Amino acid sequence: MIRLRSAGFFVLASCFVLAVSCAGSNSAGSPDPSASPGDQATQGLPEVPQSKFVDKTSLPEVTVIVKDNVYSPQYITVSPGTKVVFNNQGRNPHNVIPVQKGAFEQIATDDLQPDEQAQVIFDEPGMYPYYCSLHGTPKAGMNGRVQVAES
Ligand SMILES: [Cu+2]
Repeated sequence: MIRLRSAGFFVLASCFVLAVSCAGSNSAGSPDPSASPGDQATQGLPEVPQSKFVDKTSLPEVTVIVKDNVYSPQYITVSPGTKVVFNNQGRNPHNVIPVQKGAFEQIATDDLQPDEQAQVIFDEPGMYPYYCSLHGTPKAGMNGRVQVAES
């Protein structure tokens, strides 16, 4: 009994050490100990706490309403392979531009006129910040983020 318990403790302890040393090597360029793969995608952008992300995981399709001039919900978490539909319910044209060029296929202004919608499928886990180049920048105004959770 005692042997089992101490063995269990040893495993736990070594896991902890492993996790700490891993985090240490990952965060070479960033002092944040909670560094995650998403941090690279959002480098230089304002911090958005996890609590602001609306959980839309386990849904095959999620709609982001595009208004004048916000995306709603602005921050979502989805599962890999989710189709995210951007639906322009505003009176003005908008677009959806990935902050990291090529991170996903952008939606051009021509494809997101009022009452139009366009979709992006997010397959790979990670953080995908985006913005509307007509009404925002990566850091301010009309922008949002899609976070793709690990499967
Ligand atoms: Cu816009």
